[in-house]
Amino acid sequence: MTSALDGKPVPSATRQEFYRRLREKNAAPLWEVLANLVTPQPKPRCVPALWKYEDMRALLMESGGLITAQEAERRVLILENPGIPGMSQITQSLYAGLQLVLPGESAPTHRHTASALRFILESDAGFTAVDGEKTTMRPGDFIVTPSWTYHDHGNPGAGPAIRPVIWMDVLDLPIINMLDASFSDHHPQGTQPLTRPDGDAQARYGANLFPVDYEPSRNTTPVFSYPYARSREALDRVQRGGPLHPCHGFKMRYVNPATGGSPMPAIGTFLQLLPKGFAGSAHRSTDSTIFCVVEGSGRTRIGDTTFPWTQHDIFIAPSWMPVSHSSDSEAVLFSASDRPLQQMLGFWREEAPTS
Ligand code: GTQ
Repeated sequence: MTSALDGKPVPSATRQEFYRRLREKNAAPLWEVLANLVTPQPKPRCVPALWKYEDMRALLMESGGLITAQEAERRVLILENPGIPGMSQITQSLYAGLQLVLPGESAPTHRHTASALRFILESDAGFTAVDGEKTTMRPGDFIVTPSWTYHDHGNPGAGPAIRPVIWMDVLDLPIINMLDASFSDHHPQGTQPLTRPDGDAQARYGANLFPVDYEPSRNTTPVFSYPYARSREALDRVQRGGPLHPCHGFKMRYVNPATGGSPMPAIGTFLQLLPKGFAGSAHRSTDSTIFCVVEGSGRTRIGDTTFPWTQHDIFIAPSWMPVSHSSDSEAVLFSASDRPLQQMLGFWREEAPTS
């Protein structure tokens, strides 16, 4: 006897005829779909995949000749998971893309329900302005655009010294759209006015001090920028103090300084250092994770596939697949996932499988 959890019950002509009548009434038999609906463990449709930065950068620069940042509104190449093509998703819950702003260009001010993060890959003088404040982008910086805050991006000046600005975007769009809760609009003035001096949020909220009467008003970080210089130095010091985690190397999570929770409610972000020659053991968790190589080179085994990576490559580890990292040189990985959302709902799981 097959039970509904192991497989489908045997179809018979009478049953098929009954199912047809159910369809007419917008109903369906649970026992035909139960095994796929209530899976014994995660069955992600998204697959492990790697985007080589070298290839993606060439395509991104090509797009720079085809459309302006102004016309495109956002000149972005979406990183689409090959397991769910056409969905504009890198995982079941997250969107990711690579955005290009050429010297002298700006991307107009808009806002949307989705929260966004920018992880900066290349920038001399690029900036993003969030909520009336300009933040300079430097390679390795992690920058937050909270839900429903006006934002625009720019690359000032021209001339041979100014390089393109390129970053990885991660947004929780698939979650917003699953919930049918998407709103967006443009700033009435085209470009938002700057109402606060550069570095204001960093000084008020990012220096282990808060204004004396500050009450956290949103479930999102009041700091817009997490500069790489500071997080890199922290990783160095953490490495010196140890201990080395057998799976993660030295792994830290970014925090909202007002709560100790994640900077954005649905997206968790992490930075980890793998010492030279690290050979990590396997780990898995239920949050499908986007990794971006900040420094160094190495390999990551995800399920049965091994992906060699170098600087700025992006790869994805689907839910519950064993992941093990190895490094050739000292390496730093940035990563992002829906972990805080799963933790808030109470079902996030992790394990280090033994074998
Ligand atoms: O920079 O605001 O990759 O609105 C996709 C949608 C970036 C952005 C994306 C967006 C943005």
